[in-house]
Amino acid sequence: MTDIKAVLRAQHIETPSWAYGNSGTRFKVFAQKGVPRDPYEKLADAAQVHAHTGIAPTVALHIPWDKVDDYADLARHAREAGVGIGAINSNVFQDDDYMLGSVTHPSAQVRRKATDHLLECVDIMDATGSDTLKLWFSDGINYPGQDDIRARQDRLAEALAEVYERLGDGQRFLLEYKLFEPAFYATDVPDWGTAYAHCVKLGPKAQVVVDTGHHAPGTNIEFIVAFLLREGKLGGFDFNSRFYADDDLMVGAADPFQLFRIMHEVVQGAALHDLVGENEQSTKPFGGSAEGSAPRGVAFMLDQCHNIEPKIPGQIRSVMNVQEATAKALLVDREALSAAQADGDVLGANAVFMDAYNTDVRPLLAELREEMGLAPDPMSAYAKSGYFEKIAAERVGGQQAGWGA
Ligand code: PSV
Ligand code: MN
Ligand code: MN
Repeated sequence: MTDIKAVLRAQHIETPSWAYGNSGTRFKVFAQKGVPRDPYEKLADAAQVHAHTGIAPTVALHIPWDKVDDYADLARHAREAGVGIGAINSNVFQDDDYMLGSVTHPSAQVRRKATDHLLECVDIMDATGSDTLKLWFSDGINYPGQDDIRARQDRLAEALAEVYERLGDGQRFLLEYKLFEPAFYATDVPDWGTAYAHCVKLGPKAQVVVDTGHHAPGTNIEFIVAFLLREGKLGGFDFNSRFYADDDLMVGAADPFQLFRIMHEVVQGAALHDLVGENEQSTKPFGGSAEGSAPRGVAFMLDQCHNIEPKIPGQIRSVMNVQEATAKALLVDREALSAAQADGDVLGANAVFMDAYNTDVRPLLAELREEMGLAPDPMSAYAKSGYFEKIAAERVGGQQAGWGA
């Protein structure tokens, strides 16, 4: 019998530095009060999310949005604030040179520049102790005939191989796919199959990351999760929710049932039980900046923008939404489910599944937080903490997240 609380206590959800900055759409970026002016302040805000939820101990960086002179110093600051540096996200999409692509660009010179940036991100991993590089390419073409689809795959494979070779012991990269946008006809890494094929060819340090906003409407994301986990190729999630395209809304806001179904596959794949040593192959929680940690486990990351809602509570709510979906997934009576499945009892199996989803897990989570020495309701605890009033008074001229400008 699974110790549900032990698993929940060990859960680790990573928040993105860019969620703390001002963001918006291409129509307007709304400036909010108290928004961080530099990466140091973003980490301080992320530490608040961890302080109130107890399960958000690492922060993903995006380079160059979080460019600093001394990354080791930034990691030290994070540690002092109570968090660690998580995945390093590369950015080869915000430079004029990348109009026709980055690592798949027809020009060898532009490809060199893009690959050099990815290698620089591995240097930053070395300096911060991060064990994960996240690669997302906006590369693709807008018109049939614009470039050779197959040649672009060759160029992509070449760049990925060079970055793979540069990875040190205990480091890995996660390849992110996205159906479309900004390319509208043929994106170079449009789906999990493409990402998976490149990663399989490269080896164990290359895995796929599933951004829940990057699929065609109606895609069965939990199937992808189950498949990748079975193959040992699910490296992590970029959680967010979407109503239409890549909306980057708070995870669990649009479709909490989908989030539950995804977390059910995570539980089935023992990807959470790893955290408490139930799976002998892997007993340590996924990394952050812990020294000497090997790349393993699924990274549960948020990739969201809070365009109209306040940032820190937006992140707290999102962490809680993942936690609630996880608790429900852990409540599925797996024995009863297996028995009903083996009997071909369609309605019985579905009832077991839905029973867990329909359980109100909020009292259980409130109890868990109290046991962890936290307030039972992180949202009201943050509101009462006075932190927002403090940053609103202190910070003038908050930074833009870099995204959605
Ligand atoms: C692209 O849409 C993406 O999901 C990638 O993860 C980027 O790095 C991120 O958004 C920026 O928010
Ligand atoms: Mn993403
Ligand atoms: Mn996205």
